[in-house]
Amino acid sequence: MSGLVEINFDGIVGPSHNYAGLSLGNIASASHKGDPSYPRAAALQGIGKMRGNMERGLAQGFLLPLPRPNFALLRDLALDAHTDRALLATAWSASSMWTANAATVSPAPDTADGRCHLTPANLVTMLHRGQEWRDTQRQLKIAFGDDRHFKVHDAIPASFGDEGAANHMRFCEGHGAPGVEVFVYGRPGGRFPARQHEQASRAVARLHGLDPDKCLFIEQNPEAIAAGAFHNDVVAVANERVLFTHERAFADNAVACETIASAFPALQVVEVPESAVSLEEAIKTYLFNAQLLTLPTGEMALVVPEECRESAAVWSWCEGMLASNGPIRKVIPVDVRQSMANGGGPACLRLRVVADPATVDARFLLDEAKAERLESVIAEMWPEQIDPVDIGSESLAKTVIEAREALLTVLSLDVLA
Ligand code: SUG
Repeated sequence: MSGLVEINFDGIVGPSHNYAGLSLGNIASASHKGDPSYPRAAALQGIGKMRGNMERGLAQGFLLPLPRPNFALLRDLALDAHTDRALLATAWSASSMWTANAATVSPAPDTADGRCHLTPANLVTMLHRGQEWRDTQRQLKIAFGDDRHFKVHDAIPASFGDEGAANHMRFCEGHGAPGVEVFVYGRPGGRFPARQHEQASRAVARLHGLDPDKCLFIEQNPEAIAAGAFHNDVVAVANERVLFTHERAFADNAVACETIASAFPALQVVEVPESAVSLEEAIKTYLFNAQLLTLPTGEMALVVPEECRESAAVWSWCEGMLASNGPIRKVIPVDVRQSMANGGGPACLRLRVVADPATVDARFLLDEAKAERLESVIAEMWPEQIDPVDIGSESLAKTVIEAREALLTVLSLDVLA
C-alpha cells in the first residue's frame, strides 16, 4: 500500500496542566504532587518536540486538549471546591496530553478489512483518565473520519482495563508493510495496579481483525510494574525490526524475544542490561520512553528526554551504543520536563498512526505555519503557572475554557467546543 507513513499525533498539553499526584504506581506523578505547574511552558515544550520531528522530515499530527474542568464529572461525583482536593483535581486533569494512551492502532496492512483500526483506551484504572475516552473518540472520528480507510471503535467494556498503544508494539519490515503486533499486559496482585488487562488486549486484537498468527500477548515483568513502570512503554519501545528493551521489561525477556522472533524472524533486539542501567535508573530517566523513529535516510533515531543526558549510567550506555554498529544511529535529547514530572516522556506524548496523510483530516496535521499559530495562542492564552490551590477556582476555570476555545478557533475545530 503506497503512501502509508508513520504519523505521530502528539497531544497538545492543555491549559489546566497540573500536578495532583493522581496516578498510583507512577512515581513521577506521586513525587511531584502539589508542585506548581507551568502549563504555558509545558505546551511550548510539546510543540518544540513536534517541530523537531517535523524538521527531521517526519509527518506530524496532533490531538487537542479535552474540555476541562469536566463539569459532568463534577456533577456526577457531587464535587465542589470544598471536597477532597485530589478528587476535585481529577475533573481538571490535562492527562489526555499522553496520547500513547488515547487508543490502540492497527494499521491497514495488518487488518482483515484492509482499514486502519483504532480503539480508544477505556483507561478505567484511574478515575482522572477514565473520563477521557468518549471525548478522545470524538476527535478520532473527525481526524480519521474517512471510513474507506479507518474504523474507529468504541472502547472495550470497563471490566478489563485498557491503556492503549502504551502497551502495544508493532514489528514490520517498513511501516507500510504487514506487521506483527505485540500486546503487553500486566498480572494483577502486585504492589501497584496492573493497568493493562490481558483480556482487554485480546479483545482489541479481535476487534481489529488481526491475524491470530501475527499477534502475540506477552506479560510485563511484575517487578517492572512494582518499580514504577506503569506502562510497558516505560521499559521497552519498538520500531520496524528493532526492539529496544530493558533486560527486566518482560516476565521472561528471553522467552519474550524468542516468541517475537518466531513470528517475526527479522527481529533485532537492543537490550540494555541491568548491570549497565538499573531498572530504577531506566524508570527515573525514561530512557525507553523514547520515540524510536525511522528518519528519511532510513537510519533510526532515538528521541529521549533530556533527563537521560544527566544520568552518567544512561548517557554512557547511549554513547557506547552509538559507537557500536547497532541499528540505532542517533540519540536526540528533548526537553519535555513539565510532562516528565507527571510521568510522561516523549513516547507518552504521541500516538503513532500508519496512514496516508492525504486520508487524514488536514486540520489535525501540523506544518510550520500552524506550529507558529499554535505557539502564539498558547503564549497568549495558557496560564503561566497553576498552584494547587487554584484548582477549583472559577477564575481559573474561565481562563482554561477560554484558552481551549481560542485554540479550537485557530484550528477551525469549533465543532469540538
Ligand atoms: O496515566 N500521568 C499519566 C502519565 C501517562 C504516561 N503515558 C505513557 N506511559 N504512555 C498516567 O499515569 C499524572 C496526573 C497527575 O498526577 O496529576 C498522570 O496521569
